[in-house]
Amino acid sequence: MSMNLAQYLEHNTDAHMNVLISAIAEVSQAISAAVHKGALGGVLGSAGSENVQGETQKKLDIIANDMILDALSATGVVAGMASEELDDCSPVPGHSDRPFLVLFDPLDGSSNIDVNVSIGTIFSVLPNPDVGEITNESFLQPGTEQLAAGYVVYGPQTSLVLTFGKGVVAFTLDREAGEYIQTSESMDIPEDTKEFAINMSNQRHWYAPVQGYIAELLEGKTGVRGKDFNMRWIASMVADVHRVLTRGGIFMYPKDLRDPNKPGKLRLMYEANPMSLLVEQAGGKSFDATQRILDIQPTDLHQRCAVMLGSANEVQRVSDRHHN
Ligand code: AHM
Ligand code: MG
Repeated sequence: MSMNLAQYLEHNTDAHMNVLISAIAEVSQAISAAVHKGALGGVLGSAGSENVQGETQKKLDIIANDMILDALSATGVVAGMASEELDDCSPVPGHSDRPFLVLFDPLDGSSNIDVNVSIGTIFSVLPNPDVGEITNESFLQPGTEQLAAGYVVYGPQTSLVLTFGKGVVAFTLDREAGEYIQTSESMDIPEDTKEFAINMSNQRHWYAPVQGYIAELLEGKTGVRGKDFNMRWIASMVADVHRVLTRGGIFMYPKDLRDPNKPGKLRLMYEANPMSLLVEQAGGKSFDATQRILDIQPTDLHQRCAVMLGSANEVQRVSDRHHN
């Protein structure tokens, strides 16, 4: 018989982590319910405000952000939180000694909310360095320090995918029972793939290594790679990475020529790092064009980085092009 999440956590985590992940799972069920109500819940559309990146926030972004902040503050194990939707971190007042710091993107892929396409919540759990007050600096730890990472994808099914640094497991929400049931004991990314994900509309802006790599994929069977590649781009990192974790593939959001000072679009701390830990734990690779993403020493809560992750042999190939 399949385990539910509570049984899995009981066997695989300590008491503090159990409390934290249970709270994330519970709040994700409430977000899932709001997402699935869509227009009927009056939660679609823009809230008319902008986040720290200057992007328009959707009502659901803000609702999900507030729900997660409230849920995590109440766990008793979180000292501070940071989110894509908050300029600065949010310490839990009077509790700077609690064990965890949590970073999250409450609703990634927000351009897809109104058009009924998969979106998701991404989270990264870091140890509290426990040096007094929680500030933005407390969060600036490389991805290798993550104690846990995961995401929830709100799609045709709501799935929770988790790692504690010992492989990747997946759960599917049973709506009737109101609980997550384990549906994968080990997500493994095949080394080879015939599927790539990149926003092709940016092609003219890419640097030479990415131009060269994608060109060889597009040559197909008669080209240097000797096989046809297929392309997928959902424009929700959660959904694109979920596909990669499920059946392989390479996902790329490279730095490009539009702004030489902007090292990519995706955010390191709550998008690239948690996804990179999951991908590596599933046997894949993750690079930012110069180094392993998990080794990047962060300098800013909202810093961006280039992302190339997924099937090991493809990520290696595109990474080699950056080094040769
Ligand atoms: P968001 O956090 O504001 O939703 O932006 C991140 C998203 C990713 O989910 C996705 O991979 C990418 O932006 C899509 O970008 P594009 O609009 O270029 O397709
Ligand atoms: Mg987002």
